[in-house]
Amino acid sequence: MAKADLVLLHAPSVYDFRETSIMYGPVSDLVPSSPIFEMYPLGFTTIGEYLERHGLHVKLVNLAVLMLSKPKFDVEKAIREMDPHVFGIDLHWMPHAHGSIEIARLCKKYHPDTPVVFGGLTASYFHEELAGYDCVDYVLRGDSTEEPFTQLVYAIKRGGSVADIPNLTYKDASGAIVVNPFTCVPPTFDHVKLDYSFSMRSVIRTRDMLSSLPFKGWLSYPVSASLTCRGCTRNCVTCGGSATAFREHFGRDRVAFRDPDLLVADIAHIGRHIPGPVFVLNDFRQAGDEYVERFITGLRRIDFKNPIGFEFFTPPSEDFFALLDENLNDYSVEISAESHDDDVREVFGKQYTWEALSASIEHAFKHNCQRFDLYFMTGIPTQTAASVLGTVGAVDELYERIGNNPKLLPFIGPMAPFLDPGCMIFEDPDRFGYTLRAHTLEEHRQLLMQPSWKHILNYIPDAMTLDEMVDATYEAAVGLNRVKAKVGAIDAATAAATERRVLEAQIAMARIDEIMRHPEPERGALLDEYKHEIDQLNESTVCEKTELNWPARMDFGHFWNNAKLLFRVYAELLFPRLRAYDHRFENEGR
Ligand code: B12
Ligand code: SF4
Repeated sequence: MAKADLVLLHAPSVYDFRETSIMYGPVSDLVPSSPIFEMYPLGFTTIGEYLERHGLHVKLVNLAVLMLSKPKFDVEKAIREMDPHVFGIDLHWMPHAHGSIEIARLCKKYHPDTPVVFGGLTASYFHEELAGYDCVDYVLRGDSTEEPFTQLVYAIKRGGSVADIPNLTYKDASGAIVVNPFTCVPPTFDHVKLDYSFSMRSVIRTRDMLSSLPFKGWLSYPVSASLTCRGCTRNCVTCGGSATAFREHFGRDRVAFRDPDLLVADIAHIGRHIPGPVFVLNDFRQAGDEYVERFITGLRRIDFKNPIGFEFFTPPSEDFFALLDENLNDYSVEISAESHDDDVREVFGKQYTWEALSASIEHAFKHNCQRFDLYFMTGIPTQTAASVLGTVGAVDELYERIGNNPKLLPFIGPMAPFLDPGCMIFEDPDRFGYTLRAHTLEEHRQLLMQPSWKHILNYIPDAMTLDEMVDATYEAAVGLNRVKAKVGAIDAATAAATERRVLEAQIAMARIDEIMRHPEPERGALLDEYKHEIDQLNESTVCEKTELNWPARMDFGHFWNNAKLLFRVYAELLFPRLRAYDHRFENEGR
C-alpha cells in the first residue's frame, strides 16, 4: 500500500490511562465517549475528505479507541510502524492536553524527522505555548483548516516554504515562534463535505475497523452528527465556542452556515450508509426563517427515514413543532437548559423562562416529538447547592404537567473536567467570582494527572465549594434518577444500578480525599492499590450510558450501499486513477 501523506491520530485524554489511577467521575456521562474522550473531531472527516479530493492520501487512526478496546494494544509499536510524510494530532478539546502531547512525543521518538502538526480549538487558543514543545512542529489555527492543511502537507512533501500558509504557527530554523496571519476564515461552511464514506473507505483500505471508529460503542449504537455551521451566534459565559470566543481566538466574527441543500445532502448520504440516528448540531434556526423552510422541506423531499434529532438553543414555538411534525417521519429534540432557575440561566447567557420551556415541551409532544432530552449542568455562575437540588423538584413538577410522559429524558452533569479556555469566565474570572486553578496548557496537563475529578477541575465556582459541587451533583443525579424511574422513563433495574453506582462513587471520592492526605510515595502506592475499584466506577455514574441512545434502523438499503462502496474502494486500490480526487491539483505545483 502507498505511503500515507498524512496520518491523523486521536489520542486518549490521559496517556496512559491504563496505568494511572484516576477517578474521572461523570465528566463524559452525557456524551457518547468514555472519560478518556475517545471521540475524534468531526473535522477529521472533513480534513480527510478534502485532502484526498486534492490528491493526498490520508489515514485516520483513533489510538484512544484502540487502547480502550484492546488492553494489550502496544501504542509505541503501532506508532513505530507508521511511516507517513506528516503526523496530524488533534487538540480540539482541552481534556486531550495530556494524551495529545504524549502521543506527539512518541511520534518524535520513533520518527524524529517527520513533522507533527496540531490543530483544533484548544490548539488554536494555546498555539504559541504549544508550538514551544519540542515534539510539535506546526499548529494550524481556526475552525477551517482544510485548505491550509492541504498547502502545508504539499509544502512538507516538496520541501517548499511555509511562510505564506495562512493560520500557521511554527518554529523557524532558529527556533523562534512565527505566527502567520489568520487569513483563512471562510465565510460559509460549503467548501467541505462531512462525508462519512471517508472513514468507511479508510476502514476498507486498511481492513481495520477499530482504527476509524468514532467512539468505542459505535458499532452497537451507530449515531452520527451533522453540523449546520461553524461558530455560534450566542454568548454563554462558560462556552469556549461562543461568539466572543470565536471572534477573539479563532478569527471568526460571523457564523459560517452550511447551505441548507448541502446539509440535506449530507444527511441523505448518512441515511444511505448508516442506520442510526442523526443529530443535527448547532441550532439551525440561527440562520433565519428562509433557511429553516429550505432545510425542513429538503428533509421532506428526501423522505428521511432514520430518527433525526435537533439541538435547539431556545424553546421552539408550537407552530415550529407543527412544521417539524408535518415534514418529518421521526424527530426528537435536545435542549440544554443548564438550570431550572431562571436567574441562574439568565446569568449563564440563556434568556428564556422555565415556563416557556415547559410550554414548549408540551407542544413538542402534542406534535409527535419522539423524545425530548433536557440537560442541566452544575458549576455555573450564581448556582448554589440548594439550586442544584431544586432542579429535581422542578423536573418532577414538569413531568406532572406533561402527564408523566416518559419520552422526556432529563440529565444532570458537572461542567467538567474544565471550564473552556477562551470562554468569558476563563478570560475574566474575577468578574464572575471564579478562581482558576490552571491558566496555561502545561498547568492543565498537570491537572489531568490528579486522582479525582474534584482535583482535576480547573476552576472553583462562585457560589459553591468544590465539595458542595461534587455532593450536589451526585445527589441531584440520584434525585433525577428516582423521578425518571417513577414515571417509567427508565426501568427499575437501571435506576437501582445507577443509584448504587452513585453511592459507590461518593464513597470512592471520600477515600481518594483521605489518600491525598498521605505524603508521597505512600500516596501513590495507596492510589495504585485502589485503581481496580476506581476503574469500575469510571463510566455511567449519573445515568446509564444507554439512556442517551435513540433507536437505530437497519434495512437492505444500508447493506446494499455499503457493499457498493466496498467494491468501489477495491476497484480504486487496483486502479488508482478511479479515485474521485480533483486531478487539476497535480499540475498546480502545490
Ligand atoms: C458538536 C460539538 C460536540 C459534539 C462532538 C462532535 C465531534 N465529534 O466533533 C459532542 C456533542 C459529542 C461534543 C462533546 C464534547 N464537547 Co463539544 N462541542 C461541539 C460544538 C457545539 C460544535 C463543534 C464544532 O462546531 N465543530 C466544528 C469545527 C470547529 O471543528 P471541526 O470541524 O471538528 O474541526 C476543525 C478545527 O477544529 C480543526 N481541527 C480539529 N482537529 C484537528 C487536527 C489537526 C491536526 C488540525 C490541523 C486541525 C484540526 O480543523 C477542523 C476542520 O477544519 C462546540 C461549540 C462551538 N460552538 O464550537 C462544542 C465544543 C467544541 N465542545 C466542547 C467540549 C468541552 C466538549 C466535551 C469535552 C464536553 C464533555 N465534558 O463531555 C465533549 C468531548 C467529546 C469527546 N471528544 O469525546 C468545548 C471545547 C472547549 C475546549 N477548548 O476544550 C466547545 C468549544 C464548547 C462546549 N463547551 O460545548 N461536542
Ligand atoms: S453553549 Fe451557548 S455559546 Fe456555546 S455553542 Fe451552545 S449556544 Fe453557542
